[in-house]
Amino acid sequence: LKYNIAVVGATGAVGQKIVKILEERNFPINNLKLLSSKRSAGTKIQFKDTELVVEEATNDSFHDIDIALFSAGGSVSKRFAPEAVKRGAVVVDNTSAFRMDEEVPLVVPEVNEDDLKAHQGIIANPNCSTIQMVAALKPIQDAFGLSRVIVSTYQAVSGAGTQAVEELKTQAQQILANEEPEATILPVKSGKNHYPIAFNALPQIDLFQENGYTFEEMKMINETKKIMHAPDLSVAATCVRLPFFTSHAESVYVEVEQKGLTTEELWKVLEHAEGIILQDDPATQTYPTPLSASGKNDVFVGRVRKDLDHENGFHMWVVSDNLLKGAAWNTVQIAERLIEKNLLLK
Ligand code: 11C
Repeated sequence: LKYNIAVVGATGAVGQKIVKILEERNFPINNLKLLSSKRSAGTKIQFKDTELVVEEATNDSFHDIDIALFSAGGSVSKRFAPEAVKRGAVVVDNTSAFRMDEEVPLVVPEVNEDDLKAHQGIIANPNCSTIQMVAALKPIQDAFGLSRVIVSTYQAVSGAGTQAVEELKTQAQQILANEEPEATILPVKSGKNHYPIAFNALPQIDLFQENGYTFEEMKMINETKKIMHAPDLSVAATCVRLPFFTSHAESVYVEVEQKGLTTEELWKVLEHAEGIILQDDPATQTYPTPLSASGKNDVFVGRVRKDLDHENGFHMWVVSDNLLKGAAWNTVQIAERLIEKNLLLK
């Protein structure tokens, strides 16, 4: 069986990766429709040995589509996802538009693929920094129980879009030429103040909420509880942007329920977990970094160690490509599982 697939936002950073992964995975495609805003329509994108022309998305674009993969911003998803579902497509949405809706499953296949069964047309792909963290937390939760998570992130500029990547390049050149760096995008394009990211660290990702946390931090907190079916899990997050292009890194502190757990036991569980690659050997300075994780689909874990004061506390370092497992790969993986589990609408 082969399927009609639409990629909405095909010219964007994540959309392009989705098209590449569909090709690499030899996804069973009958017809691939690449959609975008009017502005990007007409762009040509290579898929296997054919050059496809990107079309402007309209309601009717979804007429014969089985699966629509959305990655064009929340407002586009809000406008077109319900129209796609009305026409019989299952939507996998990469934006935050529907993530916290009760009837919308929020899925990381290694963690909660069974939630797909309850979908009503739309499935949400979580935020990138949440995806890699829950992939590492789930095997720990299953094996030892989990009561608390405190995460600090070290996030790549590509999470803020291609303009932010360009701004980092320009600012780095300006600073090296002893010029004043121009900041117009980060930390938040629509915000009042902008600060240089080159040679800097910005403790703000997305807008501040009334409780003093940023929206990125609240996404990590709320999405983690939903994906892990753990409303009572204590989760705190501090999200920081750093000047590298790809892959987010996270320092994650966990408290497990099982008493007397050793680092070796934790290693063993992580070593055998789906989608996780353990890279952890202080003797050989082995640990993942944003550069080593970039371009790969897995979630890499290193620096696993027991807290020195809290008997049930452990620290670890979790790194993954924010555009792949954090976005495009998780999206295609969901589409693959929908087919495997026979969960399409037509
Ligand atoms: C960042 N995590 O790095 C964000 C980007 O909700 O899918 C992902 C936004 C999202 O800025």
